[in-house]
This record gives sequence, C-alpha cells and structure tokens, in this order.
Amino acid sequence: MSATPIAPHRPVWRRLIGFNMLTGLALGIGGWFLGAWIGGQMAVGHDYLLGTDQNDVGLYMGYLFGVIGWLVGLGFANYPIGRLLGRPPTLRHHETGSWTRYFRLCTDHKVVGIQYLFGVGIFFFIGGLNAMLMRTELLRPVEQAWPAGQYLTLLSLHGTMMIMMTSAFILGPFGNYFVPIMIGARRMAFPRIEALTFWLVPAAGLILMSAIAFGGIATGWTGYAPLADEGRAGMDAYVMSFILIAISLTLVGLNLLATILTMRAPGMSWTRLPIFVWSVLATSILQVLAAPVLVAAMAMVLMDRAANTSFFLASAGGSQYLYENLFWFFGHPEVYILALPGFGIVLEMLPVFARKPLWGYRLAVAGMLGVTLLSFMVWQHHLFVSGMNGSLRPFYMLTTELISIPTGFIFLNAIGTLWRARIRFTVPMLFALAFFFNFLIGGLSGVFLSDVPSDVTTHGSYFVMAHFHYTIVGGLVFAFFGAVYYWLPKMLGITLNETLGKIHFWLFFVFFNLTFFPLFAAGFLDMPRRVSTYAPSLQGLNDFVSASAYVIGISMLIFVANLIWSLVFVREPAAENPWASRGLEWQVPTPVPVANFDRIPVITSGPYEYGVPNAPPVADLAPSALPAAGS
Ligand code: HEM
Ligand SMILES: [Cu+2]
Repeated sequence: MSATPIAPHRPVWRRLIGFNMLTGLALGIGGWFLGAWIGGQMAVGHDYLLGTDQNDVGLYMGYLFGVIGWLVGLGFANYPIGRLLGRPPTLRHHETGSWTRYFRLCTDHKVVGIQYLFGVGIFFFIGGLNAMLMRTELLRPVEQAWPAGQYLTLLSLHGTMMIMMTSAFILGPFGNYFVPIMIGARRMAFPRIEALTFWLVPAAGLILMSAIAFGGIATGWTGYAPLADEGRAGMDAYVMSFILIAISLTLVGLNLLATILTMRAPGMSWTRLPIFVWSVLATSILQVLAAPVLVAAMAMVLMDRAANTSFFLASAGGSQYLYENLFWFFGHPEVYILALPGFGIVLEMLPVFARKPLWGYRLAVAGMLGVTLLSFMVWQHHLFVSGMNGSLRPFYMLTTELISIPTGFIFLNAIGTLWRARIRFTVPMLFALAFFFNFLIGGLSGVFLSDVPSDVTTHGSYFVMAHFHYTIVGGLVFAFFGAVYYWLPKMLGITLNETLGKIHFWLFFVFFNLTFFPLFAAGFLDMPRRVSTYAPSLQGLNDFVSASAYVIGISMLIFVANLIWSLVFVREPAAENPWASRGLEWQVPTPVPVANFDRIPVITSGPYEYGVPNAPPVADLAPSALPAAGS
C-alpha cells in the first residue's frame, strides 16, 4: 500500500494530537459526564423518575452528549464551522496519504470501506464471544455460570450486537469500497455523510456494551413492551445504540442510492450494472424505507422510559401491540437487508469461477426487486401468536410464502450458471456454494414458520433459533467471508494463505451445520428460546451443539491468524486480477489510486461475458474523447 506518511520526521505522539479517534474518545467520555450531569439537573423535581433504579434522563443526555463529543473529536464539526466562518464549500475533506487517515474522519470511499471492515469485524467477534459464553452455560440443563438475568443480558447483547453489525456487514465494507469503482465513479455522492455513517457504528457498539454497567438488557434483541419499560437502565443503552445504527443505515441507503442513480459512467446501462450493485440498490431502498421506522419506534420507547409517556404501555392506555408492529415493520425488511447483499455477492462470484455468463441476469434483478417489494407486506408473520386479528393470518401467510418465488429465482440463476461449468473451487467459490446449501435449509425451515398451524407450535422454540441462524450465519456470514477472500487482494493488496483459507472454510461449514441442524430437533422437542435451563433429557444434544460451536470459534481464530499472518508477516503482493475477473473493479491498479480512474471509463460491454467468443473488453479505461473530470 502506498500509505507513505507526509511528515515522517514528526514524532508519533505529535500525530496523536488532532482530530482523530483518541480525541473523539476523550471528548466522548467528557461529553458523557457533562450530559449525565445536565440530565441529572433536569430530572430534579420529577417524581416519576424516583421510582427507577437509575435516572434515565441523565443516561440519555449522557449518551447524546457523548456521541456529540465523539463526532466533534473526530472532526465532524470542522467543516460546518468553517462554512459558518465563510470558508468556501468543498466536496471532500482535505486528505493526506498517511496511515493515520484510517483513524479519523476520511472521505475517501476506499478508506471508509476498510474502516468498516475492521470496525464491524471487531464488534462481530465480541458478539461471537457472547455466543461462546452462552453455549458454555447451556452445557448443563441447570443454571451454572450465570443467573437467569445475566444469561438474558448475554443473549440480548449477542443478538442486538450481531443484528446491528451484520446490517453493516456488506454495504459497509464492500458497498462503500466497490460500488463507486464498479460503476466507474470517483467517489460516493456524499463523501462526508459516508464517513459519518461509519463513525456512528463504533459509537453504537460501545454504547450497547455499556448496558453491562447499567443492569443489563432483559428483552432480547426485540425490546418488547412492557418489559422494555420496566427494564433496568441498560435498556437505555439498547434504545440509544439502535437509534444510532438506524440513522447510519438510513444514510448509507440514501448515499448509495444517489451514487448508483446519478454517477454511473457512460455506457453503464441498467443491464450492464453488476449484479452486486443491483443487490446494493435493492438493499438501499429497504434501508431508506425501513430504518426510519425503527428510529421512530425507539424514540417512543425512549419517551416512555424517560418522559413518562405511555405509547406502548397498556396499563396507561397505550398498546404494546403497536410496538410489535412498528418493530417488525422495520424488523422484517431488516432480514432482507441482511440477505439481499449476500445474494448479490454470490451471484457476482459464480460466473467468475464457473467461467460462464451469469444465467438469467434479468431474472436475478426481478428476483431482488420482487423481494424488496414483498418484504414490506409480511411483517405480521412475526405476530401470529401475539393476539393479532385471526382473519389477517391467511393474508400474511400467503404474502410470506410468495416471497419464496423471487428468492427461488436466485437459486435458478445459480443452477443455470453452474450447469455444465468447469468450476474452479477457490476459497471464495467454496463459500459461495456453501451459501446456497445453507440458505436452502434456512429458507425451507422458514416456510414452516410462515405456515400458521406449524408456527403456532414452533414459535418461541429453538426451531426459530435454528432457522434464523441458518439464514443469517449460513447465508450472510458465509457470503461475507466469500467476499473477504474474493476482494481482499484488491482492498489490501495482499494474498491470503489459501491452505489456511480452506481449513477455515471446511471447519466453519461442517461445524456450522453440526451446531445448528440439531437445534431444529431441539425445537421440535420443545426447548424454549431465551432460557438458560432445559429438560435434562436434552443435555446430550446440547453438549454436542456446544462442542461444535467451539469449533466454529476455532475456525474464526484460524481466519484471524491467516489475516494477521498474511497482512503483517508474509505480505505477498496480490496480482492485479488474481481471479481473471471481468469486473471493472479488477481492471484498476492495486492499490487503487485515490481517484480510482485517470479518466472516467466508458463501459463497452456487460460484466459476465465469460467464454463468449469475441466478447469486447468490459470498459475503455483511457477514452481519449473524455477529459478527466470530477474530483
Ligand atoms: C456462529 C456462531 C453463533 C452461535 C454459536 C450462536 C449462538 C446463539 C445462541 C446460543 C443464542 C441464544 C439462544 C437462546 O437462548 O434463545 C443465540 C441467539 C441469537 N443469535 Fe446467535 N449465534 C451465532 C452467531 C450469530 C450471528 C452471526 C448472528 C447474526 C445476526 C446471530 C444472531 C442471533 C440473534 C438475533 C439471536 C436472538 C437473540 C434474541 O433472542 O433476542 N447469531 N445465538
Ligand atoms: Cu419476517
């Protein structure tokens, strides 16, 4: 990488001073105490706060001021203040090539992509550690390491952290890094907003973890009323972190939509758009429409807890059913926010390693847009047993089962593309193939849950637990690692060790299935979710599951070891196009220059014409007619 510091003689301590992560952390902590104090003063004289174990107003004010301090310390206030002082407008932040740009506000979409990769990755591992702790508790059918309340906190932290981080898993690192390059642009539409979306994520992660200090979270990741209102002050951390993540998701969606709609290079018609970019487009629509609903729902919970309102409190005239509807109006599109980018990634990789054109490109686009539309019409399938009007059940059952049709398109694309292909079984391809195996099981078990009679008996059991881990871990997380092995050579300029990659894959794939498949059985045998005790007869099954889960943990450590080994010690430079891909992102040099392209390329053909005789190159990278433009 060409990250040469501009002033190598400056001592390291000098470079630590300025607008960066450390300053952000310092101002964030300072802001927290200031806000908590102000909130404490505001609450004086309000009797309703006396009954709670913590002053919720103080906590919310603390978090609010803390986030403001964090952003100011990172440098987000500099530009607005400069504008107020009359400085001329600029599109992007002034940037240096120094390595320190990874630790501060940076408006280069490639830097933001790498920030996301490592930032989200760290919190993902914390969430994974929680899972290991839970599986340890579940080794015995009786309470052992943690009392029930602490198990619930562990579970809520795991679930919420994982949902928050996996929402940013693909669009964060790979959307930010590759979408502009893949459509022939030099940047994202709103570079400063792009930086903001990333820096909100660690703030949300840290705030969520602070729940441990304030009595934990008892509600699981769904935060249902009235428990959310009665819960200890840790609930405030849940509310605040979800608000931040939802704001980030909304802005990511807006930014990517604007970029894809307005900044495609000449010749990048809708039918030449890489399928990954289509999936990002569909996901962005979901994020823009669904995430604000979560902000609203959480803001109402916040007021119920801190301002004595009763939106969701039946005891005071509100309705917890309203909360459930608002939550799942976000929550169901959310599961497609997780799934769609996975579809995009695997379909992007299949033609490269099958050396054949993507079969049914238009069908794939139709499938993704169909999923996008339908995913707003199904949310009540989460409420079949929550006292909904019984005559609504068939409607939601039907719409949910309809979704399997556009989802099926994606499987058809895969089968058509792989048909009679000579497949190269590289590490990313193995992950892509595993995606289809796992997602098929996840999807088929979903049909049982959308079917009212079978949902009534399996709801709240480990069957549900197994189902959504099959879709999210088996689908999204496998697609994520496929993307990591596929794109890291371009992003970091290094090659990952292939043998370690294959060991990671096989351990993860085999033991993922050994962990979660038996849990379908546990569900049928009535093992309830969210409880740390279970029938003694299920101990053998649970011990087997826990042992398998530990091997998943080990496979992740092997991945981390591979990353550190390849990145820090071996540093074998990657070829510019190691997979012989036609993708535009592989036609630019490694490391990718700051401006991506010398000149805006002219796209001359589709990205998947593998093995097509006389297929023209995908783009003219040095069109003489077009002068260099843009910034
Ligand atoms: C691969 C390793 C993983 C293991 C071993 C694991 C294990 C578990 C366990 C034991 C529970 C608690 C079940 C209960 O008591 O009800 C759970 C819940 C959950 N997990 Fe995972 N998990 C893993 C990865 C993930 C990932 C990657 C996600 C991504 C979104 C995820 C999302 C969730 C959610 C949303 C819950 C439900 C929390 C709730 O009930 O509110 N898990 N997981
Ligand atoms: Cu749903």
